[in-house]
Amino acid sequence: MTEITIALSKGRIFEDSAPLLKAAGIIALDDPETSRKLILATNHANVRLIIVRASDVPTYVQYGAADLGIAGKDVLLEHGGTELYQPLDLNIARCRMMVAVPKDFDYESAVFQGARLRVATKYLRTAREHFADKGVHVDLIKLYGSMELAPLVGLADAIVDLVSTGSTLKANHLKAVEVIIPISSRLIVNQAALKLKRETIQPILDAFSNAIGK
Ligand code: PRT
Ligand code: MG
Repeated sequence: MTEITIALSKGRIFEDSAPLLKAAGIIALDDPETSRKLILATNHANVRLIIVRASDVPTYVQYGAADLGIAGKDVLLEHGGTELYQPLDLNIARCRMMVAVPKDFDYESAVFQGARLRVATKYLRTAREHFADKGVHVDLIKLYGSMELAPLVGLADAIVDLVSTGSTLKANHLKAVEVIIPISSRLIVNQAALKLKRETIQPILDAFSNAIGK
């Protein structure tokens, strides 16, 4: 029997993926939120899920340690992901990549006047491209999380981060001033696995696309 490994992260991606996996007949036998297991068996003896950090999903799939994966567009943009086949936008874990600043900061004027901005973000590649396209000079400061704190303590003038409800920005006296790109999660597939295991992988892809109505 062909073994299939699917990489995904716990939290919102696992929660939103579970109904799609179920549509493909795949049900995890453990809950990653309560179990400490990193390899989860499923109701199919030949299908397993591996639980990795969201930003590590493309790496596992790229090297073939997982055949399939589910990752946010934000993560894929940072990874580069040219060797990854991305057949489906699953339309889950949706949010927007945005520029945000303290609520009393006049971003438009700063940009208009050609000010050099210090921008804190986890998404260096996406941010660099965005500001280069706009012709705005920025000093990018790499952070690994809690970007919303940076402008509050004088580390940065602005941040580039994901926003869904906007309540994190609001709670930290920040406002979104620009959408960089809408984000959702994609199915990614290892190219060699798709060729070698097509008979097993294709029905999973078909079930996912039926489930999302594409
Ligand atoms: O948490 P960890 O450091 O392990 O990694 P991660 O943050 O990349 O993973 P996780 O599981 O938090 O997010 C996985 C994926 O979910 C991301 O790669 C996005 O594609 C997607 N997603 C969708 C989001 C959000 N919505 C989101 N709101 N990821 C993060 N957020 C954060 C955001 O960074 C901000 O701090 O939630 C906060 C804002 O939320 P609101 O609702 O207050 O606007
Ligand atoms: Mg997170």
